[in-house]
Amino acid sequence: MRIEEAAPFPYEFGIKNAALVLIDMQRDFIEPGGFGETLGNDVTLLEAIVPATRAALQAWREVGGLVVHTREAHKPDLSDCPPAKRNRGNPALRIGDEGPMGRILVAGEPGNQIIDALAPIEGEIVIDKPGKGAFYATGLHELLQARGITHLLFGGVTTEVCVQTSMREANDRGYDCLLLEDCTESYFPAFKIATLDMVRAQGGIVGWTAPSTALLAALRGGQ
Ligand code: C5J
Repeated sequence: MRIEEAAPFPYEFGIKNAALVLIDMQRDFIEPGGFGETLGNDVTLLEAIVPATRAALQAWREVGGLVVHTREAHKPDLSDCPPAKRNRGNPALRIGDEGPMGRILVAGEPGNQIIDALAPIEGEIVIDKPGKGAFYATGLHELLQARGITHLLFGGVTTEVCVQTSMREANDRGYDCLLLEDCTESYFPAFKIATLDMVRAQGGIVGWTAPSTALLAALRGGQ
């Protein structure tokens, strides 16, 4: 398949060698009343990408593509949360504290679940990641290698933190990465714009970007 509209130049992939990776579409970041909102963020920005992301996910499922979902999640005893991560800054709530949807960024808590609209289905990979990047301390690379995956198409939140970190990790491991422009968002719109620019600068130094409509066209046309 070929996404003609991708920047900085067309992106080619085979569906059997590609995975759609949705980063941290979890309730605490996206839903009103969650952790993200308690930090003073406008979560409506993030909610706005759900319809396009759902359409991309459904189209990807229809062609039988591999799907990977991640959650930023720590063990209940926080043994995988370095003090430097927990103690940074002066937030009202820290990782592991009781928040409006359960303990913040702790696996199994209500706020740590992927939002209903994008909930994983049987056969999809779900990765709990203690870091910002999806490859750190998760075994994701080995899972993808075992399936012959060479191309990763990314969506999720937030663009400049967990999405960009994961893309850079993937790029360094040899994957050809594309970021779906309208399936990713930041609480800071300028950071999203800057990240898209960074990814595709210098001949695609981190990878490609494209609107999800271009992916849908490629999938439906079987190009
Ligand atoms: C993610 C964060 N998922 N911003 N986390 O980007 O802390």
